[in-house]
Formats: sequence, C-alpha cells, structure tokens
Amino acid sequence: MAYPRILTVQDISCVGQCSLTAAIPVVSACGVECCPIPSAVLSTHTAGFKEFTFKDLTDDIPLINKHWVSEGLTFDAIYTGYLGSAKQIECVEKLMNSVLKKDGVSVIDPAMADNGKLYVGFDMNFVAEMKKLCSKANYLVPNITEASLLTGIEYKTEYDRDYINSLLTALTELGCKNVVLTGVSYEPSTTGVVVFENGKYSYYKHEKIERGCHGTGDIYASAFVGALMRGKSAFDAAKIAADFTLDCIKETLDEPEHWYGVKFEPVLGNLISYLK
Ligand code: PXL
Repeated sequence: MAYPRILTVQDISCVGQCSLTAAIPVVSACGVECCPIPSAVLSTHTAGFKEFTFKDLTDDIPLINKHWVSEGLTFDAIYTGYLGSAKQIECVEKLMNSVLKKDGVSVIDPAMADNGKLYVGFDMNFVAEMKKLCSKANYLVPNITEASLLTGIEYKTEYDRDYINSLLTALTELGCKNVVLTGVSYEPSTTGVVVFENGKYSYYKHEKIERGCHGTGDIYASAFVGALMRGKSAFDAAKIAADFTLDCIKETLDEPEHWYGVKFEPVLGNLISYLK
C-alpha cells in the first residue's frame, strides 16, 4: 500500500488522553495518514470527571460523508472507537459503504465498557446497535467486558481457555472476521492479547502491571491499526500495540495523581522504533 489513509471516527475529549487526542498522534507516529471525524466534543472523558460538556456532532457526519463522495476521497481503512449514540453507528455504516475502498480494512473498537461495566451514558440498546457494526468488522478489538456484553456470555474475572474460546467463537458468529481480544490473563503476573484470525488462536503474553490506567484501550487500538496499515501481520501489530501500551503505562507509574489517562507522548518514539 503506497501511503495508507485511515479514517477514524470517535469523539474528542479535550482533556483525557483518549479517543481522538490519542488516535491522531498514535496513528500518525506509525507513519500513516489519519483523517478524523469527531463524533462529539466533550470537555473531558466521562470516566471520573463530573459535569463534563457534550456537544453531539452526529448531524455533521452525513455532510462530511457527502462532501468526500463528491471529491472522490476514499480510505484504506476505517477505524472506530467511542461513538456517542446509536445513530452514529448508522452513520459509520454509511461511511463504510461509500468511502472505504473495496479492499479497505475495517477495525472496530467497541469502546463502551470496562471492568464489567458499561461506561456512563450507554445502555443495552446501544450494545444491540454496536453488535450490528461489529458484524461488519474485519478486525474487532474488544476487551473482555465488551466481548461479554456483545455475546451475552457472563463476564468473568477468573477464567480459562475454554471461556475465552467461547467468547471468540460467539464474536465471530456475530459476523466479524477476526478478533483481537485484549486483557486476557491466565495467571496473576501476566496478561496478554489473543489474536483470533481466520479461526486460528494465537496469544501474546506479557508482564501485567496492577495499576489500571484509563485510555489504554484507545492507545492499544490506535497502535494496532497503525501497525496493521504499515503492513504488519495482525499478530505482529497486536504485539507491537501491546508493547507500546505497556510502555505508556510504565511511563505513567511515577505519577499516581495522573489518573485520567496514560502519558503516551514521551514514548511515541518507542512505537516508531518497533515499526522499523
Ligand atoms: O477511552 C474511551 C472513552 C472515549 N471517549 C470518552 C470516554 C471514554 C471512556 O470512558 O468517556 C468520551
């Protein structure tokens, strides 16, 4: 691919080091053009801040779409993260059908839940809509909470390979082609990511850091997409994204009061070097 152009649809949380404020720099660091559609503008993310503002930009999406069609602009990949409403999911489906190249790649991060709970503002109606979008994904990048919500399989914090296999099978039954399942930990000191590609299971295991940080899912998915579009295999892209996310968490450990995100900026150079 000469010079891949990615469209990403997610919100801007002005403070939060997540969604677009993470996706644009991380995908760009991968050496790939990143074109955003901001789905909403929030003063902060919704996980821990109170009384954040929320400007819904859903109505702009069809206008942007129409303009791009008239200009003949197309994309090698579409990558979605946090979407603010069920209606935005419909808009994304239209983008997929109109501006994604025929052999373009769709990567869906169903960013809506973590640690067994939906994020503030989401309900099961949104989950039902998200299921439809997931059915169209070439790569679905959920965590275990999202996988359990999408499949209706009980959420567990302790599990074995059979449980993970049941999630993966049920996710592909929704219609998505491949799954990259994050935060899969079979023993206390390690965690990792499962790549389920064309029905084949591979696991990349790495060190587990107990401190959970907000925004790591967005960092992970962005690095995965960027590396994939740089021509890495799904497994190598999943591994690079995991190593980079771990670097981001380690970078943040020295400052416990930095609770709302990870300090990914100082380690963007690591990501660039992993891609060499
Ligand atoms: O990191 C996911 C995310 C993105 N955008 C907004 C969020 C969250 C998670 O809470 O609130 C607005």
